[in-house]
Amino acid sequence: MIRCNGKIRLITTVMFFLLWLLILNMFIHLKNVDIKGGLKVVSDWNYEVYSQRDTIERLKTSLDRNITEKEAIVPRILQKIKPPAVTMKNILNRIENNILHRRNGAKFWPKQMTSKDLILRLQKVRRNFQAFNNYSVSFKGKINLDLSPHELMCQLKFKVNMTTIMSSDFPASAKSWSQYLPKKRIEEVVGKLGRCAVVSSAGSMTASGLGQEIDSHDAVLRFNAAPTDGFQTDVGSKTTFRVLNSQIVTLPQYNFLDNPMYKKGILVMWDPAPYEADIHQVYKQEYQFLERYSKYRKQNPQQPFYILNPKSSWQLWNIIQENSPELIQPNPPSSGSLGILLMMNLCDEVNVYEFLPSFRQTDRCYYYQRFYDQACTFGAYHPLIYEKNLVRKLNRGDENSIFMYGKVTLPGIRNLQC
Ligand code: NCC
Repeated sequence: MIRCNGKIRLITTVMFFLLWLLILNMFIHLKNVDIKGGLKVVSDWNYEVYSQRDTIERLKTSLDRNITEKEAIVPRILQKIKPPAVTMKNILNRIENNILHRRNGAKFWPKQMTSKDLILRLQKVRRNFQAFNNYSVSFKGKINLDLSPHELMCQLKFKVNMTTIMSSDFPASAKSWSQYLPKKRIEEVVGKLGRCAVVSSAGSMTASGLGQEIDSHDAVLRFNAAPTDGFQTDVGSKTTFRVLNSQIVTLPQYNFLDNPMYKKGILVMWDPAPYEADIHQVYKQEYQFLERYSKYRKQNPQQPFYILNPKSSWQLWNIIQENSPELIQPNPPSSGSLGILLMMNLCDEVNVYEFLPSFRQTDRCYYYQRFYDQACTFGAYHPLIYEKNLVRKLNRGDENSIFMYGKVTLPGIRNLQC
């Protein structure tokens, strides 16, 4: 009888413990569901178009190839949809996803993630981009090179020329806008930097408490519209560099000319160009961003504002492709990789936060928006998983730092001996 009571007590305790775990998991997940309404999502087919100038061409091509409009890449329209209902089924789905995520290696970014690890939608998007080949990529190198981290660093140092365009690169006929390009190279402006931080915009920065650590670096780089105000505890408040894609500069919703956030730090903008393009051809046509660029420079002549040479991003893309086990999206690398490599050129050591996700990994895109899409972490337009594989390979920090802080430590390449 006494033994039987003991068993019952044990079973009851285990059941209480399991129930407690269930409630805790529900609580964690409910925090990620925007139950107030107005959740913004990017629907399957309308994300990630940097400039609208070739939209019509793309649509035409997609229709020619008999691809439905849903699969074609058309301008991004943020749609308002109803938030997910908080039903028991949804809650259980989320718990199951969470457990699966953790079991399937969300703990650490795997050594090599491939397209097979992506959800079907993202696998399909990758294939569509390969079919479109919007930038006429004609890669002739080998893939799946098994380079050591040191060899890889040497390739990044010598094969990627992280340069920005200067007024001296252009003829007098381009003076209307090229006169506004900076006269001094970025290295001359910042000098030699010691420890630098790169802060990804990922939703997993939320509740990280990394703000102080990030601010302790000599320089901090952020991306696009990622704010610090109101998020200092998690992302810090220092901004030395901001890497921007051309959407930020051109699309009215970012209010680029007037938003004070863009008046801080050194700005580095990039815009995708065809794979083989010569910069003179690219900038011969007056794109909207050049107009906006000139206007901004007139208003803020003291603020350093650079335009990345589009050749640099394709040179980096080549290295990513060569070191990947399969064909990657023929689109430029994300602002994330461009920013990381820029810092590796300027700093002795670069700590990158939540580019490789920590245990806080979530489908929430950004720490500053309630917006859910796995594409933000795993890539759709950008070959993001392959970019992350590369960074994973170069990491000099320990695995626990990835798990706890999404932190990787990369050496600078300025003084690298090859
Ligand atoms: O999303 P984005 O980047 O602004 O994020 C900056 C960099 O942080 C890393 N990141 C972000 C979110 C996440 N969950 N995981 C991550 O690892 C990425 O390295 C990313 O580059 C871009 O690269 O410029 C991008 O820009 C946005 C968007 O244009 C801007 O935010 C302005 O709205 C793109 N999103 C869309 O076009 C919908 C994004 O694909 C890439």
